[in-house]
Amino acid sequence: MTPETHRRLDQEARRILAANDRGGYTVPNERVYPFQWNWDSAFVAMGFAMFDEDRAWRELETLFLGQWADGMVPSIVFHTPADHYYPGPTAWGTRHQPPTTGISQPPVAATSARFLWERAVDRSLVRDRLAALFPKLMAWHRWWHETRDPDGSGLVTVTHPWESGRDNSPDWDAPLAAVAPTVSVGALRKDNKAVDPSERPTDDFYDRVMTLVEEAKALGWDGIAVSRGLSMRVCDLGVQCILSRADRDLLALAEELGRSEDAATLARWIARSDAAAARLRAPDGTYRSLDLRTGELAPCPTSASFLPLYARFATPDDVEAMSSLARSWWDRLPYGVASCDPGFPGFDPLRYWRGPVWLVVNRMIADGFAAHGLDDIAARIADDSAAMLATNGFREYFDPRTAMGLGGHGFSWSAAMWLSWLS
Ligand code: 9YW
Repeated sequence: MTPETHRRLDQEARRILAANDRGGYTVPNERVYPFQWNWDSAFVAMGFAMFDEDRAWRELETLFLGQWADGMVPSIVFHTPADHYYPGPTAWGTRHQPPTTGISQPPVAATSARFLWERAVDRSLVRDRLAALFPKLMAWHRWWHETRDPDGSGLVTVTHPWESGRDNSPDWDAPLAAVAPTVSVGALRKDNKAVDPSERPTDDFYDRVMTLVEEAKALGWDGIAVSRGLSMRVCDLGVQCILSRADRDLLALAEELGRSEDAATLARWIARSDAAAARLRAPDGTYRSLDLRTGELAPCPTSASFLPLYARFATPDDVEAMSSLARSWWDRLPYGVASCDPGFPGFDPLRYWRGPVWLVVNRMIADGFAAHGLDDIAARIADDSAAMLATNGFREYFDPRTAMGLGGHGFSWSAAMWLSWLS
């Protein structure tokens, strides 16, 4: 990459974060997603940390304004009204202030807080902020480990595809097929009017996911009742790995802050999920999501199948298997890492989480390979990611065959990935 391109990407990434900044939080993209999204903000904070530490901490602090009394941190905080997104606060019916959804998202925030802490120019200036955030992070992790794992199995439950952040992944095909739609919401959708519908989930998908929202509403959004009672209960491999990694990062922060009791609790949670991980390994050696209602593993590997490396619970055999899998995908597709196995019959290089490449997932996968000494794979993922941005801009996601940009434009987390990882 020429120094000129590098400068151009730096400027553009900062311009995008500034344009999407709503003062204390950042919208992923104004046109499609006009509120604060949970894991987007955790990644965006890493981007801000490269040039404005104060703003980076505020991103996380503002996210936790949406935290529920039971510790749950919602997938979306609707800080200010906007009528061009569906489903908005009324459809969720959570009655929380500020208005929020009733489900969570992959818990990246503790990893982000550690990133901010370790890169702080002067840690003494941000220690109080970390100390104030810590109990909130701990409460969220407790919610995952207790409310979303009420039997203490070591595998946490996701009750809605949106909670995984990988909305229409093949991981959800069978669990969602078992949900009988009771609503028809196609006419209410806004997303498929803002971007090409062929790049968005189908109406049938929306009917089923909104049926789950109705089920949770009928349970009064009670944490344990939802956890045990919804017609979808899956251990999502992405959430399981991201939580396990975030537990480790939170443990490091607990030690920094001298919170030994919390550190011991985190160590227990980590040991328990590490012990349960083998239940997610398919006979072919790849990791998959697990349908907790039927005991079935997901039909194919996805980009989440590499995240045990990022979580740090992968065994040496797993490392071997994952590097072979990554190389085999490059034999079929020039740009990594596709969100779904290219050999899977339902692979679709244009449709959201059924094929396209997402940069935030690439960052986590590259981190995992690098941590296990596979620097060549980590470097190739970074090179592919930078090439996609340089040739097609800060799009929401990318076609793994051509690097063509897809979904929304001027995406905050793609900008943050450039600033904090690729630049
Ligand atoms: C939705 C904001 C979100 C991401 C999700 C992604 C998509 C659609 O956009 O969700 O309506 O929430 O799948 O991971 O957080 O960028």
